[in-house]
Amino acid sequence: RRAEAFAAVDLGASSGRVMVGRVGPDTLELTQAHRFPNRPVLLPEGLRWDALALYTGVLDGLRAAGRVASVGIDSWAVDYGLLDADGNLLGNPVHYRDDRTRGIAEKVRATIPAEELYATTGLQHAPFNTLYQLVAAQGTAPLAAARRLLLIPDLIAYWLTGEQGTELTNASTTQLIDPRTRDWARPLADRLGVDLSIFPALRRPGDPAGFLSPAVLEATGLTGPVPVTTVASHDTASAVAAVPATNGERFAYICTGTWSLAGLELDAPVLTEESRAANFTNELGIDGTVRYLRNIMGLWLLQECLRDWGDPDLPALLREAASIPGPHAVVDAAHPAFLAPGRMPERIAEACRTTGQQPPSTRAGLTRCVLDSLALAHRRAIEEAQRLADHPVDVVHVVGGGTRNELLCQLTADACGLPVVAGPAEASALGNVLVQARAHGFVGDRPAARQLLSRTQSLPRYEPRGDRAPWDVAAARLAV
Ligand code: LFR
Repeated sequence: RRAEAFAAVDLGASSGRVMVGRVGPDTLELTQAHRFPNRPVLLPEGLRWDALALYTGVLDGLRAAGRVASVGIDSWAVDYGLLDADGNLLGNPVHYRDDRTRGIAEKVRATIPAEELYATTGLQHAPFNTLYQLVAAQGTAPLAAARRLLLIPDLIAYWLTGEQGTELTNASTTQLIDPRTRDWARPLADRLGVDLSIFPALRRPGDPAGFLSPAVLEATGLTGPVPVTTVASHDTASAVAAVPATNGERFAYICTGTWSLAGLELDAPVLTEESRAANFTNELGIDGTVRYLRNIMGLWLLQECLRDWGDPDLPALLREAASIPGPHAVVDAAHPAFLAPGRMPERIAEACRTTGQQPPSTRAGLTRCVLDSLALAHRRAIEEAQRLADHPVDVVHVVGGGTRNELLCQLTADACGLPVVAGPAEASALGNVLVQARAHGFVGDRPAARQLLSRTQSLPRYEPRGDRAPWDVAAARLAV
């Protein structure tokens, strides 16, 4: 069969894009139709997403994309919009970095002990999990008026098609899904007073999700019918679907961007106490897989430093950072203390001091500190995941925007003592496209899709340099 085009709407924490992927037996090409900023808004009531600006960007993108066989939507996880009885959006979706969930996990644990919560949902403790957001919202006017809750990609799909659903991979980040049954954890929700009936029915990657409505066709200048296909709507699930592993390869992955999500693709969740204590999450992937991983703060740390410094020239800063011998000062890059925005250079310096280290005195030094800290957090997550899941690996696939940062890739290889295969950078969009292409018969099963990726994408390889002793020393400084 000849190549066909699919549109991937991929919404990230700082920008959204509409990409067009052309897929054929030996073809996988991605082009950008439109990219637009995603600027969270700090209102008096808190940090909010500008859902209407996002939707406008999606419509502009679909217009620019032109004729496609189908559209798929993925975004960051856990956040949602509420709809009233008429299907209208109730207010601005709350940003997961908003502080309304402060102290909520403790409240939830008074009803359901942490051990039981983990054994039932397999989710890491993160203050922003949808469950905590919903408990925080109990008794508020929008939740009381809400008849429907739609996760962000499902909200966009609803606006495009008029149809509602809850996509499973993203639903698995709510902390309301049991990863063993891949269905709602109903008794748990009941005990916490969370009404699961506001979620529309679950749908799975590959399921049809309706057609662009007449109003959307008109607004975008497209000719119908244009189907919307359910993809792995959690961006990280789409990115993992696009890890270009070759057949039989034993691999770990790191999805890099605003976050670093580091871990393994497994056939079954790991729900042990040890795994809970190590704060690994069991999110769901395509084809019955489990994404066993840890959230690491990622390039957010650097983005926030750059914002604080008034956006200096990044390539120059990275060149200078690369010339500094390291690792010297490091911080715990998985620490939730770095979640909120603001004053990042100061907060990193504080974290150095608390662990008895001299904070770097220059911007390049601090940049190097962030990248060394990320490399160390990558190594720690990958080592612990292998041990906890009894699943050894020989190679680390780094995908996502962070693959453009050569220093980060090299330092990750050095710290892990494993080869790093870097790319694709647009992994979420490619995973989105591949799941659509598969649903429409243009690509085979998961191994076939990965073979296609490894044949068609440029994938630089980084071999580990030097010995790992300095990394052990750096790690020991954080162990206090
Ligand atoms: C990455 C990501 C992570 C999720 C975080 C918050 O974009 O989706 O997987 O933990 O954003 O939603």
